[in-house]
Amino acid sequence: MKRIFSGVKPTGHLTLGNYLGAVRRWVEVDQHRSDSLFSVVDLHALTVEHDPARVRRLSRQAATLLLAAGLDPKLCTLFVQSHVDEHARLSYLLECTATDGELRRMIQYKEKGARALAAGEGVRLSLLTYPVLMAADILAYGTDEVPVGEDQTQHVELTRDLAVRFNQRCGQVFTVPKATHPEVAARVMDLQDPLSKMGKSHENAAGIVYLLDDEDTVRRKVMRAVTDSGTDVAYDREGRPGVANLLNLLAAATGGSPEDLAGAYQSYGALKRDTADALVALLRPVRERHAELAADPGYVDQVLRDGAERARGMARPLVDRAYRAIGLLPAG
Ligand code: AQP
Repeated sequence: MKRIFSGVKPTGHLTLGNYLGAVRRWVEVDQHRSDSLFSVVDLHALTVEHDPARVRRLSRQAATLLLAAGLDPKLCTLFVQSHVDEHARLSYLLECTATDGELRRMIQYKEKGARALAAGEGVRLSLLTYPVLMAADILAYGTDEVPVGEDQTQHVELTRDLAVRFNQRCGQVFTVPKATHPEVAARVMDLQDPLSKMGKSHENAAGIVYLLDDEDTVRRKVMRAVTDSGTDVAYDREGRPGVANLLNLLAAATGGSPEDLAGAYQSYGALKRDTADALVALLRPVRERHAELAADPGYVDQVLRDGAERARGMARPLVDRAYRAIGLLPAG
């Protein structure tokens, strides 16, 4: 059976981008066809300025939302990354495998580093090294596939490079994983800035649909989405990114292809109204289930405890093997 690993970091409230790019497939496909692990990767939230109480709150909220979206602890393993020491243990070995140059080439390091400097903040060393921790998250479980949005492609490529390099130098330890993406909405764009991806840590909430937004808020955000000065509806990702984003969202929510849907509309207003309706219907059950689960934090805690125990049991033998392969003397 295939092994699948993926995660979400608690840097903000989960968005429609997280849902369509990753979580919905975890729920509808991945947990049914594989031995899958899904993690709230909280250590990754410490790579930029953070408020400790907020990270704790968002970690619990993310886990609750993943369950509300339909992850089933009987089918998959759901856990918090920092509850399983093997991730940090393996990360160091992979730091000894990666080079400074390849980490400095990471797009997210360049973009987030520039943002931190512009805000007058220091760039944390962990912002440079976290793709290695992400590689450890994936490799610790002998992962075959990593279902992610398109923005994570470069990090999964790095993970593959590190696995191959480690195996060549130290002997076969790691499975070389591959990234998989959804067919539609692999990159959901910001509704106010359709050239940027919808990211949960971005500042302007007007362009971001959060999974917990109420229905009026979702409608307002979609109706105010930036389009362009044209009037006819056509699917052109480069020339008309705002309209293409709406068509992708409508296609992801209702099925069908964005190109075909474009032909069904004569005005941006009608496209926005139908997209808003479809998103409201898509998100309603998740929001309602979240409210029920949030009222029972004991259940969520128990799921996370069980998940961490299972994850530890899977990761430890493989990480121990990597320690021996790289030349470290086994204890006792
Ligand atoms: N806009 C998006 N479209 C499609 N997929 C997306 N994902 C994120 N945004 C989009 C996918 O969701 C999974 C979890 O994402 P994450 O928590 O690693 O990153 P984020 O939501 O993008 O959060 P941040 O803090 O705003 O991150 P940065 O600034 O790093 O982008 C992943 O599979 C991701 O691909």
